[in-house]
Amino acid sequence: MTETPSNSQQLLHVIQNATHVTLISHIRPDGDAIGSLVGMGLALRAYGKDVFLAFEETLPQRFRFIEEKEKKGTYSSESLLIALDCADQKRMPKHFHEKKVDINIDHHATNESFAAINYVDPNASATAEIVTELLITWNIPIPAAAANALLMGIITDTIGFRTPNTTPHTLKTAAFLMEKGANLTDTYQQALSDTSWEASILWGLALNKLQKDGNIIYTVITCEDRQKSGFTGRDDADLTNFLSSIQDADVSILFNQQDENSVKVSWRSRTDINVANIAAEFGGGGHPAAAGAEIELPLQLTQRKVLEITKTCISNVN
Ligand SMILES: [Mn+2]
Repeated sequence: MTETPSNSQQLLHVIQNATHVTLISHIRPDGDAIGSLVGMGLALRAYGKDVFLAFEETLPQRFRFIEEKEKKGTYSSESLLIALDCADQKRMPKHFHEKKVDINIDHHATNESFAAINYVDPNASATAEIVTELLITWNIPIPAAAANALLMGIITDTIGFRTPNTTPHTLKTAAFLMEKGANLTDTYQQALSDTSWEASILWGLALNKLQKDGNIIYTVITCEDRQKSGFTGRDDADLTNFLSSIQDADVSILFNQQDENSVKVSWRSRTDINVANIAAEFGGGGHPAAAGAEIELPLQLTQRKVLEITKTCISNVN
């Protein structure tokens, strides 16, 4: 269930009354989660709030340039708790699963409205786009470093302004952030196009196993591939986005083995097949064109089940 954002002033009021604010997002944070957290965090700090950025794990390599680790802040249990880019409270770090969330700002259509105040806009390209809009509405100044982080969120979630949810409003927001000092060229390059030697070797190993099954294209990253390539991240080194650019498929799937009994699965759709519905069958979620789930099964069994259900969902659409 989603709620249409309505009362942005109510949110401001709650934030104004708080001394300490904790910003949190989902585990295995992507560019939008990190950009929204850092962007809103820096802006609220400049506004006089004591802010804790609840990064719980090592960030994916490509986003480390934006990390404000030394400025993470300190956690207070009295803190106002704001969730950003998080569709489901169960996707937060464990410590926060049972906590009362005060504010939930997100753009996932599958958002479960788990907070006291929910501000969910599924039409926004990124949570960073919503955060920017709110800061403007609230008259809270956006420092250059905050603008840069927010622009990174928009750039990564729209894969460089090329997903269908990129609107004129998205571009105006990006232009505004540039005016505030965000560096489009550097941020684009660092967050989207730069890649490491290890990631390139990992791509090679995974692409060597590329399969085509009807209108589905899929491949696998195994723990062994990660070890062989020397790639230290648990993420997919952005391979999913490359798979989605292959013309000869409606749906692409990446199976990213995490350990013997756990696989992270990412779906991308090039047509009106809604992969968020498929991911939901496995307890995951996301957007119609990009979704994911973490499946607690061995790799081969995961592959078999996922391909079976994906095919069924595709044939129901066609
Ligand atoms: Mn997002």
